[in-house]
Amino acid sequence: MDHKAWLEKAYGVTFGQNLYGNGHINKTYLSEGTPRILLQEINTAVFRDPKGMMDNILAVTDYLQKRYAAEGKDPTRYTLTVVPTLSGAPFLQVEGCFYRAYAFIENTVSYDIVTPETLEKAGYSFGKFCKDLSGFPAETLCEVIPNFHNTPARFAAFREAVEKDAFGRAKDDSEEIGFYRAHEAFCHTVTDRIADGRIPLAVTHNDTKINNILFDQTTGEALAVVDLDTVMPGSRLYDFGDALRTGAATAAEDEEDLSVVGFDPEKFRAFTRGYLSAAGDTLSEEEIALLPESALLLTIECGMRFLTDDLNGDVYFRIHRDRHNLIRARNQIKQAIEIEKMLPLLHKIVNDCLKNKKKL
Ligand code: ADP
Ligand code: GN1
Ligand code: MG
Repeated sequence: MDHKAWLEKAYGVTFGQNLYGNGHINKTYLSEGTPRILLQEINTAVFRDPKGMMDNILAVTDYLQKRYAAEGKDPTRYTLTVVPTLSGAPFLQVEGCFYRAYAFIENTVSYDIVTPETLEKAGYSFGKFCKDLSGFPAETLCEVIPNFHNTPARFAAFREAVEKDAFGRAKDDSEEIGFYRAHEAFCHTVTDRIADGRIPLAVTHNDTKINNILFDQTTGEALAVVDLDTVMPGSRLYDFGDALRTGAATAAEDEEDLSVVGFDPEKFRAFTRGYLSAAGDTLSEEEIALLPESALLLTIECGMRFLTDDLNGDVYFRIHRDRHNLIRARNQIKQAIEIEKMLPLLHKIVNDCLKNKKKL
């Protein structure tokens, strides 16, 4: 942490040196003593308008806190609370670096790999998050990262990286490059439908990795959806698909042993059941029909982003091993191939979940 002394004075706490959590973009530190706060250094190469991002987060968390308080819940356990500096600022800029802090929600846990039982709660939680924000005025939010889930734009960036081949890596990546080239048309699945009005925009989370849900360590209840940096208008299919990308995975996103990398349809069923019970009535028929494809789309999109970053010399996602982004891309390709093979089964599972929901 470069500005430790500065930050400790500004927030009136002491911070450890170790990074907290497994994020690829921002850096997170936990304070010592009580109450604890979580300090995050924002990666401003990724979040180019950190003030706009904080305005979004302050508005959304204020909206959710009022809602949860009205429901008789402790609002500080069900969503994030921004902790201002001692002088009342919601964030801090020190020598071009940008920091903000949240109240640490105690006695909670997040998971990278989950059981179907936990996944059903996660599905409910992400579905409810989107539903809880359905009355929020979307037009007041800034587009934090333009074209974040615009998969054809991601494909264009990938193609450019292949053409430039700035690090001479394309020769090692040729099989992976071929896989994504073969899926160019599929990249249009959601964007084309948004463009012609068949799929609506909603206030969505846009980074629904399963470790972005905090569960109560004692009761197992899914409490808060965290990591709200990318909350902005998007398609609900992005949230659904990205949650399954990690939630129904049979191995970590960077597992190198591809024989254990796959997609668990029973986990897909559990998440879908939970998601539809919270948000099913907000989804259109067109959206429901594309739920299985969204898991494939987001797995393709994320893997393509990893491969692009490998070709560009690892400038976006933090890496911990040599060619880590290529390892991640290979993993995501294996998972995408597995999902593609089981699409008919996944459609049957969505139909089963809908039928069972109607019976309730
Ligand atoms: P990143 O963008 O790097 O993924 P997150 O905001 O998701 O950062 O935080 C990293 C991890 O810290 C999360 O996965 C979660 O386990 C934990 N976490 C985040 N916010 C809180 C909080 N307010 N209270 C307790 N734990 C939190
Ligand atoms: C990044 O920061 P983190 O780890 O929650 C990325 C997501 C990717 C994810 C892949 C702002 O999320 O879009 O799906 O890595 N976030 C951003 O693990 O690009
Ligand atoms: Mg996170």
